[in-house]
Order: sequence, then structure tokens, then C-alpha cells
Amino acid sequence: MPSDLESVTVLVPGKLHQHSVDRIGRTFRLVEIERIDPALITDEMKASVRGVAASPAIGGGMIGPEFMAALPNAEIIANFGVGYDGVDARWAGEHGIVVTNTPDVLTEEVADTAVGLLIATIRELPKAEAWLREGRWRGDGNYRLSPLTLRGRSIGIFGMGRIGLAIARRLEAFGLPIAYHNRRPVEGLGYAYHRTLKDLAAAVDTLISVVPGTPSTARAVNAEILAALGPTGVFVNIGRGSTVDEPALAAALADGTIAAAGLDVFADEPNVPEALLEAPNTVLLPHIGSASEHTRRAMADLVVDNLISWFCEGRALTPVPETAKIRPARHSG
Ligand code: A2R
Repeated sequence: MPSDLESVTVLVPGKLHQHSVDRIGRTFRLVEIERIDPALITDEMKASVRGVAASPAIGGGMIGPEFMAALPNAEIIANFGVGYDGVDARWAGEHGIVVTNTPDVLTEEVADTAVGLLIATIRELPKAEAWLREGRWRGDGNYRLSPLTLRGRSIGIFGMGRIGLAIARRLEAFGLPIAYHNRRPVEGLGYAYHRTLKDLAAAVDTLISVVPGTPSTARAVNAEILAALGPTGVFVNIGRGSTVDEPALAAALADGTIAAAGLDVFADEPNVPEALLEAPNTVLLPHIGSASEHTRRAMADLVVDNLISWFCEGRALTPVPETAKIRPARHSG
């Protein structure tokens, strides 16, 4: 590794996994600011910062045009997480800044969590455990038979990408039929493809959303989709909260339009709508899809490996599509 990496300044705005921060500190010249806020960028940072490593989805904030424009020598934004809706990647791409994310290393973990959340929701595992802990098993007898079952269900995956496929493979092994909706069919994939999300929702009774948070997926799961899913319907969201019309979901849960929902992500984290908290037929998790020590460390490594590869080899390991063509011509060399 070239020793001059120590002279490359990398900014960490806001909270980032400590393993990333430690490795950046050992490899580069590390500067930190409290949060993603252009007002905190000093003239010295403006002149020196060539890389940024950040976790906007987890640490809060948004790396938008104003923040990036305040760092005229930034070449790379290394995002912690596969979802990079916390970075304006299109603007970055248009201004010669490469954005990287952390795909693949979290795929299996998130798929595991999705299946756990699905079963917890359908078989009421959190409520059954509460029954035991509250002494009601001894006092009142057995927990009720769950009205819902995974048996006989048909699964619809909204977003048959890396994680969607890992979820599908798992649920296929459970003996369940799988269908999906993407903007285009995945070549060579045998699962039933539906051209619209509504067609998919109408064809299945269990809808799992694992699409990225983008303008085209914003509030895609709305009242119409939930009505198509139907009264035995179960909705699971492991992707992004922005893809769901939360008031419509709360209404659908309250009036029996669908049966239950398991949610790991919300539109305005960490704020969870009261109506979803109060609904008896929801299982709610605090965005823990990839959140094991093992997987978060692998993500933390990939953040730093992207920075090292960029500044040593002139190419990022996992650039996002919007910035995949960018080469290090602007500032380095
Ligand atoms: O539409 P396509 O053919 O590009 O398929 C992608 C699909 N997708 C959509 N499907 C329908 N309507 C849309 N507007 C739309 N936008 C994207 O979502 C693709 O099959 C899938 C995303 O898969 P990957 O890019 O492989 O991402 P990965 O690693 O599975 O993660 C998915 C998301 C992350 O972006 C985070 O938000 C979350 O899961 O952790």
C-alpha cells in the first residue's frame, strides 16, 4: 500500500461504524465532524478533503449537493450500506464524484432477517413470547392458535435483486411458490414475473418489499396495492420505508384490507407512526436487517477497501451505477 495514503484526507461526517473509523485513521489522514452539515466544513477541510466515508441511512442526514459542493476536492463518497438513498448519487455522478455502497456482504444477513420477520409476523412469535414472560402460560393456559400460517402461502418479491433472490431461495426451500416484480424480468430466472406491482400483489398473498428507496419506488406500496393483496395478505418490508404509504398501510391493517405486516424500515426513522405501533397485527423492528457484528464489520471493511482501492488503483470496488464510469482524473495523480 503506498505510504502517501497518509496524506490523503478522508472526512467522516456523523456516526460511522468504529471499525471503519479506526481503519481510516490508520490508513489516511482522518478528519471528523459531528454530523452531515455543510456549515461544519472548515476552509482547511474544503482544501484538503478528497474522500468522504459516511453512514447517512444509519447516522441520519443526507449527503446532498450543498454538502458535496462544499468539498470541491472530493473524489469519492464511500457509503456504509447497500442502499444509498442518503447520497445524491446522480448529482455526484454529474460532478465527477464516485459513490460506493456495500452490496453482497450483507445480502444473506438481510435475507435471514426477512425470513425471521415474516415468520414472526405470521406466527405471532413476539406476542407469544410476551405471553410466556408475563406469566400467562402458567396463569391463563396456552397461547392462542395463530390465525395465520406460512403453509399454503404464495410469495411475491418486490425487488428481485441480490437480497430479493436470497429471500426467494430461502422461501423456495420452505415449499412456497415465488413470483416477483422488477422493472424488467431477470434473465434465466424461473419464478413468475409480473409486469406491475399491482399484478404481483393480486397474484400472491404475501408481499415482501426489498427495492431501493428512489423516486420511482416512493410510496409504491399504497392503498391500491394493499387492496390487491387482500384480506389474508401479509406485507413485509426489509428494503426502505419510503417505498410505503404508511398512513395507507395503517388504515389497511386497521380495517382488515390486509391481515398483518412485518416492518424493519420506516419512512422517517427512528420515528414510527403511532398507528403502526398501536396496530395489533404488526411486528416492528428498528432497522436491523444487516445489524449483526459480523455483517456490519464486513460492511465497514468494504467502505474502507473502496477508499483504498480508489486512491491506490484508481478504481472503486463497488461503485453505484450512477457513478460507475467515473475515473480519477479530476484531482489525483
Ligand atoms: O427494476 P430493476 O429491473 O432494476 O430491478 C431492481 C428492483 N427495482 C425495482 N423494481 C420495480 N420498480 C422499481 N422502480 C425498481 N427499482 C429497482 O429492485 C432490482 O431487482 C432490485 C434491487 O436489487 P439490487 O440492486 O441487487 O439491490 P439489493 O442488494 O438487493 O438491495 C436492495 C435494497 C437496498 O437498496 C436497500 O434499500 C435495502 O435493500 O437494503
